[in-house]
Amino acid sequence: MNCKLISVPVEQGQPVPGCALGPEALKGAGLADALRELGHEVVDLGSVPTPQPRVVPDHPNHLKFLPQVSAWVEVTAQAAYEASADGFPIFLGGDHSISAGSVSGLARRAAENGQPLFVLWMDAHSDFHTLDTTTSGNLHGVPLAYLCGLPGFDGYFPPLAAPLAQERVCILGLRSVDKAEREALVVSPVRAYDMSEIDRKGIGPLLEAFLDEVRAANGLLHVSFDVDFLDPPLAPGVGTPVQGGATFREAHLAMEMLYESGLVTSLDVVELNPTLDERGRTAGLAIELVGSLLGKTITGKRRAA
Ligand code: DIR
Ligand code: MN
Ligand code: MN
Ligand code: MN
Repeated sequence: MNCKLISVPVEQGQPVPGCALGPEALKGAGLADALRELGHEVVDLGSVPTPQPRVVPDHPNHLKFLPQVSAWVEVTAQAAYEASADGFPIFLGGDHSISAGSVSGLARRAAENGQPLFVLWMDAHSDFHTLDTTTSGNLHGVPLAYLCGLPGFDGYFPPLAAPLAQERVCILGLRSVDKAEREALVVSPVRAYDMSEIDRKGIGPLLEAFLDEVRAANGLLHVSFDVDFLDPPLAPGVGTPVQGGATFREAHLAMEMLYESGLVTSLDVVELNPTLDERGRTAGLAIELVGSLLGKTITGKRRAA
């Protein structure tokens, strides 16, 4: 695989300083070498340059850094569109607002090629607020709603070339969903699996069913990995930890299954905040998990899917 590292050092989409340092922390802890050891080529495309704030109308809701985040979404979408011409783009955040850009650029590319894009959103949070429903005003809480074409983004976020088909989106790992998000998800065909569902059914069967659908549709699969998907004692280096997250083995199993599926074509790694990390353990675990997603196994043998 030709892995392309694209850094998007944005932290204005969330309230805690430090997650703009996420890309440097992942690179400094050896992400590229870990991928090379697995036999991949790795090119570091550097950081998306900080854009000028976008000129947007005033919004009646209190939204934090809307002109800045909206500009990042626009430039990240363009970078993602260009990078997705070939290879395996890996977007290093930055907060999860960057995925409003990465995924919209990938969706534009997929639509032009006539391929259905599926998205696996691994996250404690659903990020399914619109600009009208967010009560925190933190724009890392809105990217999935934007990508799915929910109303109210027109004029504030860049126009979407191709909204995601909501039945092609699966959220995994939920344990923090606000009231307005819950109301929107209940009437949406987005598959939203919380930790209780993972406890009852197992992460393997839930993911397998989704992968079967991607395969049946001959689709592309983007994985948007919010590090707070993981249980906080394992992964303390995040700005909005929520207890009761995925275990070490659940996370690895998901990544191993994603690799074995052969369906994943791009990845986001977001919300790592190295200033909150404990001696680099969250960055280290994130790198291990990306390794599992890209072919690392314990015995070196590959299981039949
Ligand atoms: C909360 C927290 N739902 C909000 N969101 C996220 O502020 O809208 N935290 N995404 O990571
Ligand atoms: Mn998120
Ligand atoms: Mn989250
Ligand atoms: Mn199967």
